[in-house]
Amino acid sequence: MHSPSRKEFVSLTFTGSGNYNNKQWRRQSCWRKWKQLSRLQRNLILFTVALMLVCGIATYPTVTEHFRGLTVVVKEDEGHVLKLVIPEVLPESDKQNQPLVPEPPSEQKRPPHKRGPPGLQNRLQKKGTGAAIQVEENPIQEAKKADKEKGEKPLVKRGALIEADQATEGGTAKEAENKVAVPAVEQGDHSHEPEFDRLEAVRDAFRHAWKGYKEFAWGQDELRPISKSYGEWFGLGLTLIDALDTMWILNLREEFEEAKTWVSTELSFNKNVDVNLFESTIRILGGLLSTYHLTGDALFLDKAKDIGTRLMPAFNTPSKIPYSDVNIGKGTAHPPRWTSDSTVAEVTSIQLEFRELSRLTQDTRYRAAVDKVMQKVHKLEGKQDGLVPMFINTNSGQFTHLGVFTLGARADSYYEYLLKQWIQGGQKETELLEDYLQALEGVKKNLLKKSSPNSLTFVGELSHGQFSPKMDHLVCFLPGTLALGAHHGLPADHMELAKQLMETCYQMYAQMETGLSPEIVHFNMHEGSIRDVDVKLADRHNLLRPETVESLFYLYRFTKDRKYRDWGWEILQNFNKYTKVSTGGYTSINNVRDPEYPSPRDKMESFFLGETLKYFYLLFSDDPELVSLDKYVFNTEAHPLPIWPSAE
Ligand code: DMJ
Repeated sequence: MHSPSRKEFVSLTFTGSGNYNNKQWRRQSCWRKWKQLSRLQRNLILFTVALMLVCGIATYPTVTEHFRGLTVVVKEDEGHVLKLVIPEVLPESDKQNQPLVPEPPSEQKRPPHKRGPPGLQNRLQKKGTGAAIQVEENPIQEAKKADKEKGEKPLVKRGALIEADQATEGGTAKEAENKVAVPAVEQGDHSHEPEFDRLEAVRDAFRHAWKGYKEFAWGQDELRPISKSYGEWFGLGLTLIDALDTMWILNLREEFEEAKTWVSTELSFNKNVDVNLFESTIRILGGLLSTYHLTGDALFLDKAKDIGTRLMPAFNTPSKIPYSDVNIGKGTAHPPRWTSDSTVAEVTSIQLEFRELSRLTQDTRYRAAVDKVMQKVHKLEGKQDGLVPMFINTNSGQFTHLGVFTLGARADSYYEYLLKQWIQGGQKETELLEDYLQALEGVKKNLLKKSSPNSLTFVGELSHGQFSPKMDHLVCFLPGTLALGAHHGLPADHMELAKQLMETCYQMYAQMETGLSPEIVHFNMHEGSIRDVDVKLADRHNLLRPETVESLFYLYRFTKDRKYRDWGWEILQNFNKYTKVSTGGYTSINNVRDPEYPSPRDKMESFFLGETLKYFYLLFSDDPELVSLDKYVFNTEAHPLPIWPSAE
């Protein structure tokens, strides 16, 4: 092998350049060439070099990481920001064995999934053998483009942790947003997100909501997170009670113990207040009963019995159809000031709770009162193919405002509780099942239609024979209820319909600029429509409602199709992006179509903790025994109550 000698090296360095060495010669030759260039040419070269320098500096970290084949993951651990570097070349399975990377904090979490199912997304498609990649547009994207051209806001997703100090109802949230805006969100496929991360993300969300409640609304009904205050409805610590079993299920024991102490030392129902029978039954009675079942702590049963008994005067009406309001201190009840009607959904969605109270206390009065309501409603005239009107009179016991049918507000949980009572009672009460099955036929015949252009199946409304393509977000309980029925032996086509409606409910989120559903949508049915969903100005709010997440939970439990989890994950991230308030809590918003300014409403509904976060957690949990659907039935506020042993 030849190795260069010192001599050879020296001769190379000094040969053939007269008085100049090589470097000097090259420098002089370059300089001569430079001088020969025109001024324009020189300027151009200088400009190009400067530009390259600037770009090089700006992209330095990205480029170097890329060429090293590394992915950088930021991990936040109890306030310390760590950097984990995972080689891209590792197989997927090995990557999962890397130290677990918990969720990055709040609004800066991973980018969301692509919106929409495959058929509704842009598809990158190689045409022929050429390298050119063409984007196939679909009608939804085209509609979004059209919006842009019409001057509507472009679909740039920008999230912001809402700063409570700036984002008052008066509307300075925009300033707040500018201050803390998070980067534009990329699209990406995160279908293999470890479930542990997602569960932790739900626990984080709960802790954040609880932090706000604890600091600014402890023991009160609802947090007002923007004004860092609270709102009272019944004056009974509604959020705290609604959230008890969620804390238990999420294994947040410290928070649970604090809340339990409040229940045992502060909570008193001996108060001169008017409460709504339905709301206090599903949230308070339901919450206490389920917490009793989960914990076995008699404190909660005692409290349940107390509130249940205080609500009973509501049934003292000429027809035995209960009044909407009860004064739990005075023991008096009354209808709303403007009518003697009650809402059908309200009087038929208190049965699971009162029936369970009777079973636990061996006092038959509670069950007798609510069973009587169901028996009366079962026999009433005024239904259409099993569909019920929205109002019922407390004097006559008859339906009023005949001819209007919806599965949304004022009727929704009537249908839910037909099925769930049948399940609760061990599938023996055939009248309930018959009414449920007949109502579903009524839905199929009168309310079920397809949208244009994407043929989404939706449930509209009927008013005196006139169909309206209006659908409340509340209707999104239906996919879950249908799936639950199919699980308990009802026809398999219920599950097929559940899947179709689930897709529709997801699209009500995915087609909005914030990725959050409005309260009400109107579906397009005309051929040639450019988008499926329209939203009226007054309907653009989102109250942190649970129904879609609830249904995703049921659909995932029964099908194990991961897309339902991924859709839920996407929704959770959007709640974090657009409704999370920096100082604690989440807020309902006014405008799901404006990611720049979703306009906080300054209210965190108790069902966000009672239902929405609980269903998120159960959706991401791999444990089918964590509130088994063969042992429990959830009331309409997400409080699990036991399915009765078959002997009873
Ligand atoms: C909850 O109180 C219950 O889910 C009820 O059945 C409907 N409204 C809210 C949630 O949207």
